[in-house]
Amino acid sequence: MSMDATQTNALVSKANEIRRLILEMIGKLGVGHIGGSLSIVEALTVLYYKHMTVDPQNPLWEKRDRFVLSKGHSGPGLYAVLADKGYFPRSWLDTLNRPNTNLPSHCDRLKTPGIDMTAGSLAQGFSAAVGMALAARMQGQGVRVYALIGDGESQEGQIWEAAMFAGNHGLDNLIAFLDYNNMQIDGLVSEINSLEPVADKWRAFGWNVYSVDGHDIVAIDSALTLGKRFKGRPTMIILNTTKGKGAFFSEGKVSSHNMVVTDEQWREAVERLRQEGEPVTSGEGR
Ligand SMILES: Cc1ncc(C[n+]2csc(CCOP(=O)(O)OP(=O)(O)O)c2C)c(N)n1
Ligand SMILES: [Mg+2]
Repeated sequence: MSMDATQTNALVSKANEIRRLILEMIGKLGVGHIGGSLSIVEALTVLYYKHMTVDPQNPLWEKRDRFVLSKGHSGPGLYAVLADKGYFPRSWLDTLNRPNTNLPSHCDRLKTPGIDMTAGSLAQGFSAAVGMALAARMQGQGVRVYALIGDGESQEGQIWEAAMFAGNHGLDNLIAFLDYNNMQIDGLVSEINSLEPVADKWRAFGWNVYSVDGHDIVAIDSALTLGKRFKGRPTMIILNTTKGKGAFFSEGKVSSHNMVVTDEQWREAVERLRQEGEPVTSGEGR
Protein backbone atom coordinates (compact mmCIF):
# COMPACT_ATOMS: atom_id res chain seq x y z
CA MET A 1 0.00 0.00 0.00
CA SER A 2 1.27 3.46 -0.80
CA MET A 3 1.61 5.99 1.98
CA ASP A 4 -0.53 8.98 2.85
CA ALA A 5 0.98 12.35 3.80
CA THR A 6 0.84 11.63 7.53
CA GLN A 7 2.75 8.37 7.18
CA THR A 8 5.30 9.99 4.88
CA ASN A 9 5.86 12.91 7.24
CA ALA A 10 6.30 10.55 10.17
CA LEU A 11 9.02 8.63 8.30
CA VAL A 12 10.73 11.84 7.15
CA SER A 13 10.89 13.05 10.73
CA LYS A 14 12.06 9.63 11.94
CA ALA A 15 14.92 9.76 9.41
CA ASN A 16 15.85 13.20 10.73
CA GLU A 17 15.92 11.81 14.29
CA ILE A 18 18.04 8.80 13.25
CA ARG A 19 20.53 11.15 11.59
CA ARG A 20 20.84 13.14 14.81
CA LEU A 21 21.48 9.96 16.79
CA ILE A 22 24.26 8.96 14.37
CA LEU A 23 25.90 12.38 14.58
CA GLU A 24 25.77 12.36 18.36
CA MET A 25 27.07 8.78 18.62
CA ILE A 26 30.04 9.27 16.32
CA GLY A 27 30.55 12.86 17.50
CA LYS A 28 30.94 11.80 21.13
CA LEU A 29 33.55 9.24 20.11
CA GLY A 30 35.26 11.82 17.92
CA VAL A 31 35.85 9.67 14.85
CA GLY A 32 33.93 7.15 12.77
CA HIS A 33 32.38 5.97 9.53
CA ILE A 34 29.96 8.84 9.27
CA GLY A 35 29.70 9.10 5.46
CA GLY A 36 28.35 5.63 4.73
CA SER A 37 26.13 5.69 7.82
CA LEU A 38 24.41 8.93 6.83
CA SER A 39 23.84 7.87 3.22
CA ILE A 40 21.62 4.91 4.16
CA VAL A 41 19.36 6.59 6.74
CA GLU A 42 16.24 6.83 4.55
CA ALA A 43 16.55 3.22 3.35
CA LEU A 44 16.95 1.91 6.91
CA THR A 45 14.05 4.06 8.11
CA VAL A 46 11.58 2.87 5.47
CA LEU A 47 12.71 -0.71 5.95
CA TYR A 48 12.59 -0.89 9.75
CA TYR A 49 9.59 1.37 10.36
CA LYS A 50 7.36 0.19 7.53
CA HIS A 51 8.38 -3.02 5.79
CA MET A 52 10.27 -5.49 7.96
CA THR A 53 8.56 -8.07 10.14
CA VAL A 54 10.61 -8.07 13.34
CA ASP A 55 10.14 -8.13 17.10
CA PRO A 56 12.73 -6.05 18.97
CA GLN A 57 11.75 -7.84 22.20
CA ASN A 58 12.63 -11.16 20.58
CA PRO A 59 15.60 -10.47 18.30
CA LEU A 60 16.18 -14.16 17.52
CA TRP A 61 12.54 -14.93 16.64
CA GLU A 62 12.76 -17.60 13.95
CA LYS A 63 10.15 -16.09 11.67
CA ARG A 64 11.63 -12.59 11.63
CA ASP A 65 12.82 -10.99 8.43
CA ARG A 66 16.61 -10.73 8.30
CA PHE A 67 18.76 -7.73 7.49
CA VAL A 68 22.42 -8.00 6.51
CA LEU A 69 24.43 -4.79 6.42
CA SER A 70 27.14 -6.16 4.17
CA LYS A 71 29.06 -2.87 4.25
CA GLY A 72 29.56 -3.51 7.94
CA HIS A 73 31.56 -0.32 8.50
CA SER A 74 28.24 1.56 8.47
CA GLY A 75 27.23 -0.16 11.72
CA PRO A 76 26.56 3.16 13.51
CA GLY A 77 23.74 3.91 11.05
CA LEU A 78 22.06 0.64 11.90
CA TYR A 79 22.73 0.94 15.65
CA ALA A 80 20.80 4.22 15.76
CA VAL A 81 17.77 2.46 14.26
CA LEU A 82 18.07 -0.62 16.48
CA ALA A 83 18.37 1.51 19.64
CA ASP A 84 15.34 3.56 18.65
CA LYS A 85 13.36 0.39 17.91
CA GLY A 86 14.16 -0.86 21.42
CA TYR A 87 16.54 -3.76 20.68
CA PHE A 88 18.87 -2.38 23.36
CA PRO A 89 19.06 0.73 25.60
CA ARG A 90 19.84 4.04 23.91
CA SER A 91 22.66 4.55 26.42
CA TRP A 92 24.62 1.86 24.55
CA LEU A 93 25.11 4.37 21.72
CA ASP A 94 27.55 6.25 23.97
CA THR A 95 29.77 3.16 24.09
CA LEU A 96 30.30 2.94 20.31
CA ASN A 97 33.62 1.34 19.43
CA ARG A 98 35.04 1.66 22.97
CA PRO A 99 36.63 -1.17 24.97
CA ASN A 100 34.13 -3.93 25.95
CA THR A 101 31.30 -2.35 23.96
CA ASN A 102 28.38 -4.24 22.46
CA LEU A 103 28.50 -1.81 19.54
CA PRO A 104 31.76 -2.33 17.66
CA SER A 105 32.33 -0.06 14.65
CA HIS A 106 31.62 -3.02 12.33
CA CYS A 107 28.55 -5.23 12.86
CA ASP A 108 28.94 -8.34 15.02
CA ARG A 109 25.95 -10.67 15.40
CA LEU A 110 27.35 -12.18 18.62
CA LYS A 111 27.54 -8.80 20.33
CA THR A 112 24.50 -6.79 19.29
CA PRO A 113 20.81 -7.74 19.55
CA GLY A 114 19.22 -7.18 16.13
CA ILE A 115 22.37 -7.77 14.09
CA ASP A 116 21.69 -10.80 11.90
CA MET A 117 25.14 -11.17 10.36
CA THR A 118 28.67 -10.19 11.24
CA ALA A 119 30.19 -8.04 8.50
CA GLY A 120 33.11 -5.80 7.72
CA SER A 121 35.12 -7.90 5.34
CA LEU A 122 33.42 -6.46 2.28
CA ALA A 123 31.12 -8.72 0.20
CA GLN A 124 31.07 -11.63 2.64
CA GLY A 125 27.85 -10.40 4.22
CA PHE A 126 26.13 -10.39 0.87
CA SER A 127 27.04 -14.02 0.21
CA ALA A 128 25.70 -14.90 3.64
CA ALA A 129 22.45 -13.05 2.86
CA VAL A 130 22.00 -15.09 -0.32
CA GLY A 131 22.52 -18.32 1.65
CA MET A 132 20.05 -17.12 4.29
CA ALA A 133 17.45 -16.41 1.58
CA LEU A 134 17.89 -19.89 0.12
CA ALA A 135 17.56 -21.46 3.58
CA ALA A 136 14.48 -19.37 4.35
CA ARG A 137 12.84 -20.47 1.13
CA MET A 138 13.55 -24.12 1.94
CA GLN A 139 12.01 -23.68 5.39
CA GLY A 140 8.94 -22.10 3.82
CA GLN A 141 8.03 -19.75 6.67
CA GLY A 142 7.63 -16.64 4.54
CA VAL A 143 10.85 -15.08 5.86
CA ARG A 144 12.40 -12.32 3.73
CA VAL A 145 16.05 -11.40 3.68
CA TYR A 146 17.14 -7.80 3.09
CA ALA A 147 20.74 -6.87 2.40
CA LEU A 148 22.61 -3.64 1.78
CA ILE A 149 25.88 -3.36 -0.13
CA GLY A 150 28.16 -0.45 -1.01
CA ASP A 151 29.28 0.71 -4.44
CA GLY A 152 32.96 0.40 -3.57
CA GLU A 153 32.10 -3.00 -2.13
CA SER A 154 30.59 -3.89 -5.52
CA GLN A 155 34.11 -3.97 -6.96
CA GLU A 156 34.59 -7.24 -5.06
CA GLY A 157 34.23 -10.36 -7.23
CA GLN A 158 32.36 -12.07 -4.41
CA ILE A 159 29.39 -9.71 -4.88
CA TRP A 160 28.93 -11.01 -8.41
CA GLU A 161 29.33 -14.66 -7.44
CA ALA A 162 26.50 -14.21 -4.96
CA ALA A 163 24.43 -12.17 -7.44
CA MET A 164 24.73 -14.94 -10.03
CA PHE A 165 23.64 -17.62 -7.57
CA ALA A 166 20.63 -15.62 -6.30
CA GLY A 167 19.54 -14.85 -9.87
CA ASN A 168 19.96 -18.43 -11.06
CA HIS A 169 17.91 -19.73 -8.16
CA GLY A 170 15.20 -17.06 -8.46
CA LEU A 171 15.43 -16.04 -4.80
CA ASP A 172 12.44 -13.70 -4.76
CA ASN A 173 12.48 -13.51 -0.95
CA LEU A 174 15.74 -11.55 -1.22
CA ILE A 175 15.71 -7.76 -1.57
CA ALA A 176 19.03 -5.96 -1.78
CA PHE A 177 19.95 -2.28 -1.73
CA LEU A 178 22.99 -0.72 -3.34
CA ASP A 179 24.17 2.47 -1.64
CA TYR A 180 25.29 4.26 -4.80
CA ASN A 181 27.01 7.28 -3.26
CA ASN A 182 29.79 7.07 -5.88
CA MET A 183 32.46 7.24 -3.16
CA GLN A 184 34.77 4.64 -1.70
CA ILE A 185 37.64 5.11 0.80
CA ASP A 186 39.83 7.46 -1.18
CA GLY A 187 38.01 8.57 -4.28
CA LEU A 188 35.13 8.31 -6.70
CA VAL A 189 33.87 4.88 -7.70
CA SER A 190 33.31 6.19 -11.25
CA GLU A 191 37.01 7.10 -11.53
CA ILE A 192 38.59 4.19 -9.66
CA ASN A 193 36.59 1.28 -11.12
CA SER A 194 33.17 2.25 -12.47
CA LEU A 195 30.15 0.00 -11.99
CA GLU A 196 28.30 1.34 -15.02
CA PRO A 197 25.99 0.29 -16.51
CA VAL A 198 25.13 -1.03 -13.07
CA ALA A 199 21.36 -1.55 -13.46
CA ASP A 200 21.96 -3.53 -16.66
CA LYS A 201 24.55 -5.67 -14.90
CA TRP A 202 22.11 -6.68 -12.17
CA ARG A 203 19.40 -7.36 -14.76
CA ALA A 204 21.83 -9.54 -16.70
CA PHE A 205 22.43 -11.53 -13.51
CA GLY A 206 18.70 -12.29 -13.33
CA TRP A 207 17.54 -9.61 -10.91
CA ASN A 208 14.48 -7.36 -10.84
CA VAL A 209 15.99 -3.87 -10.63
CA TYR A 210 14.76 -0.44 -9.52
CA SER A 211 16.77 2.78 -9.37
CA VAL A 212 15.56 5.50 -7.00
CA ASP A 213 16.63 8.68 -5.21
CA GLY A 214 18.04 7.08 -2.06
CA HIS A 215 16.95 10.00 0.11
CA ASP A 216 13.33 9.95 -1.12
CA ILE A 217 11.21 8.09 1.42
CA VAL A 218 8.24 7.72 -0.96
CA ALA A 219 10.38 6.36 -3.81
CA ILE A 220 12.09 3.82 -1.54
CA ASP A 221 8.73 2.73 -0.15
CA SER A 222 7.31 2.20 -3.67
CA ALA A 223 10.34 0.15 -4.74
CA LEU A 224 10.09 -2.01 -1.62
CA THR A 225 6.37 -2.53 -2.13
CA LEU A 226 6.93 -3.64 -5.74
CA GLY A 227 9.95 -5.76 -4.85
CA LYS A 228 8.04 -7.69 -2.19
CA ARG A 229 5.33 -8.54 -4.72
CA PHE A 230 7.70 -9.51 -7.52
CA LYS A 231 7.83 -13.25 -8.15
CA GLY A 232 10.63 -15.36 -9.59
CA ARG A 233 13.62 -13.03 -9.20
CA PRO A 234 15.48 -11.31 -6.39
CA THR A 235 15.12 -7.53 -6.31
CA MET A 236 17.90 -4.95 -6.35
CA ILE A 237 17.02 -1.38 -5.32
CA ILE A 238 19.73 1.01 -6.43
CA LEU A 239 19.79 3.94 -4.01
CA ASN A 240 21.26 7.05 -5.61
CA THR A 241 22.65 8.73 -2.53
CA THR A 242 25.05 11.37 -1.24
CA LYS A 243 27.78 10.22 1.11
CA GLY A 244 27.68 12.03 4.44
CA LYS A 245 24.15 13.29 3.68
CA GLY A 246 22.59 15.78 6.08
CA ALA A 247 25.59 17.21 7.95
CA PHE A 248 27.32 20.33 6.63
CA PHE A 249 30.80 19.02 7.41
CA SER A 250 30.43 15.61 5.76
CA GLU A 251 27.89 15.86 2.93
CA GLY A 252 29.32 15.01 -0.49
CA LYS A 253 32.87 14.61 0.83
CA VAL A 254 35.13 11.62 0.14
CA SER A 255 36.83 12.45 3.45
CA SER A 256 33.60 11.64 5.30
CA HIS A 257 34.40 7.92 4.94
CA ASN A 258 36.03 7.61 8.36
CA MET A 259 36.21 11.11 9.69
CA VAL A 260 37.37 13.00 12.75
CA VAL A 261 34.40 14.94 14.11
CA THR A 262 34.78 17.83 16.52
CA ASP A 263 32.36 18.65 19.30
CA GLU A 264 31.46 21.91 17.59
CA GLN A 265 30.76 20.21 14.27
CA TRP A 266 28.40 17.55 15.49
CA ARG A 267 26.53 19.85 17.82
CA GLU A 268 26.00 22.43 15.08
CA ALA A 269 24.86 19.73 12.61
CA VAL A 270 22.43 18.27 15.14
CA GLU A 271 21.01 21.73 15.85
CA ARG A 272 20.44 22.40 12.13
CA LEU A 273 18.67 19.07 11.72
CA ARG A 274 16.53 19.78 14.75
CA GLN A 275 15.39 23.06 13.19
CA GLU A 276 14.76 21.39 9.83
CA GLY A 277 12.75 18.69 11.54
CA GLU A 278 10.44 21.06 13.39
CA PRO A 279 6.95 21.25 11.95
CA VAL A 280 6.29 24.47 10.04
CA THR A 281 3.67 26.52 11.90
CA SER A 282 0.93 28.18 9.89
CA GLY A 283 1.62 31.60 11.48
CA GLU A 284 4.94 31.93 9.66
CA GLY A 285 3.24 32.27 6.29
CA ARG A 286 5.39 29.60 4.66
C1 LIG B 1 37.57 -7.23 1.84
C2 LIG B 1 37.78 -5.82 2.31
N1 LIG B 1 38.67 -5.04 1.66
C3 LIG B 1 38.88 -3.77 2.08
C4 LIG B 1 38.23 -3.27 3.16
C5 LIG B 1 38.50 -1.87 3.65
N2 LIG B 1 37.37 -0.99 3.38
C6 LIG B 1 36.49 -0.66 4.34
S1 LIG B 1 35.28 0.37 3.78
C7 LIG B 1 35.95 0.41 2.24
C8 LIG B 1 35.31 1.23 1.16
C9 LIG B 1 33.92 0.83 0.90
O1 LIG B 1 33.30 1.70 0.02
P1 LIG B 1 31.76 1.60 -0.23
O2 LIG B 1 31.38 0.20 -0.40
O3 LIG B 1 31.44 2.52 -1.34
O4 LIG B 1 31.13 2.07 1.15
P2 LIG B 1 30.67 3.52 1.65
O5 LIG B 1 31.63 3.94 2.69
O6 LIG B 1 30.58 4.46 0.52
O7 LIG B 1 29.38 3.28 2.29
C10 LIG B 1 37.10 -0.38 2.18
C11 LIG B 1 37.92 -0.56 0.98
C12 LIG B 1 37.32 -4.13 3.83
N3 LIG B 1 36.61 -3.71 4.88
N4 LIG B 1 37.10 -5.39 3.36
MG1 LIG C 1 30.32 4.16 -1.50
